[in-house]
Amino acid sequence: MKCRVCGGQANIRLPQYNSALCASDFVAFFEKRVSGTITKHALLGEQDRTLVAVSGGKDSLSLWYLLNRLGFSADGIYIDLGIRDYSHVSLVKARQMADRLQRRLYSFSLSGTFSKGIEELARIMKRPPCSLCGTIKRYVMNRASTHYGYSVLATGHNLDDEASALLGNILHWKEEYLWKKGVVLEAEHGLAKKVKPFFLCSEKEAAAYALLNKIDYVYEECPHSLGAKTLLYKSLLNRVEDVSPATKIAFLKGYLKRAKAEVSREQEEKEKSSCKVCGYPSYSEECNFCRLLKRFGNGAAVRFDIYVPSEP
Ligand code: Q46
Ligand code: ZN
Repeated sequence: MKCRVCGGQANIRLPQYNSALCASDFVAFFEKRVSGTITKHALLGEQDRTLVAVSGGKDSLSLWYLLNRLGFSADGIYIDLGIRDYSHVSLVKARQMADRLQRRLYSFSLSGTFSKGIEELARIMKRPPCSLCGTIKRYVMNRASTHYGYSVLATGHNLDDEASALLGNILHWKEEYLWKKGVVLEAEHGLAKKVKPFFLCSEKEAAAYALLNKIDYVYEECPHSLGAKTLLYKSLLNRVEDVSPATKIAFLKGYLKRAKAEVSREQEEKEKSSCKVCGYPSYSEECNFCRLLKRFGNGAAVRFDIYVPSEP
């Protein structure tokens, strides 16, 4: 197998592009692809200050690393969910990357704020951990972005994440979520713009990029992701992809084309009320996060630790 660019020995097969590349040409290809998504969808501009949502996994650490390589000076935010060793190791990996990039890492601790980790909180609230986790992460990341003056929040969602979520929304006809999966969500109601530069990059490509750049990430997944329907949809889509390469990317590109008109229409119709405590958008008088804080926060305020790497 020969590299399509240099003709040397290829190390990475890319059947979705009917191609194979050597390690260094793959890195260049991947970076060009992400940079192309950023330009095409106007995700980031020179004047933007970017905050990357960092979980300690391959996607978010690769994204943080790559954005800085492309010249976007991006900092990171990590949310410590209080899940035993998993959260601890993830924070260590995130800090290692902060050191390597010489960028700031903000972190928010659930246990430090609510005296409970996500599992105990979810049990008391009788909510699935992932649903509660989503509420908390969305809120905290927005809050950090606006509080510290970042105009864009970038997440490492990749092609496989997006295609499986889309398939799930279609299979269950979740119309309220169906058109909200775009590559960019513009800033509104004082919330930061949200972007997904890896939207058209597969999980395998992100893993290869991490490996080739010696990015040390946490290998285990969050224990709550195991058994999730998303994993089932991912494996179904992979089986289709094996037989018919490029199906996933065509699925998402087709979605993006159709989603544009729908998203703008939906934004117009969206309810616009604010939480009376924090002022964030909310469908009720008080947002879910402020209610959590009132019930479990024991008077605590939302507080971030800021890790500033020392000079190497
Ligand atoms: S939602 Fe659920 Fe993830 Fe939160 S509890 Fe873990 S698996 S981390 S993306
Ligand atoms: Zn609130």
